[in-house]
Amino acid sequence: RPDDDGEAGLAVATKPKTKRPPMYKVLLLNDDFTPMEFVVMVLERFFGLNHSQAFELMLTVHKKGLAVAGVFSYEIAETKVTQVMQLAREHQHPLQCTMEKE
Ligand code: TYC
Repeated sequence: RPDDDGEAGLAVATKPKTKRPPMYKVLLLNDDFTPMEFVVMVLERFFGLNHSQAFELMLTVHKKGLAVAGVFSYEIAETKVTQVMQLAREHQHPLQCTMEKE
């Protein structure tokens, strides 16, 4: 019973619920075979990073094992993952890209 004044006769206000859509992190995973330049190109092409940002993020993945390439709505995140996985497959690189709810 929202806004019920209950036994004590006191009205209790409810918060106006403005639900933001859930956001998804797109993760890039390290491997031993995908060329560094390919990963940099992927980050420039699909994640809108400039060359130095892309190089820096690629190195973070290389050193730490994974990194967040971007945060998007479900549909956009899913599209990014599909694009990366398809290009990697076409070039026969084992690069892995996944998404995870924030
Ligand atoms: N570790 C790869 C190499 O040494 C480079 C690499 C970086 C691969 C990031 C995947 O997501 C990746 N060639």
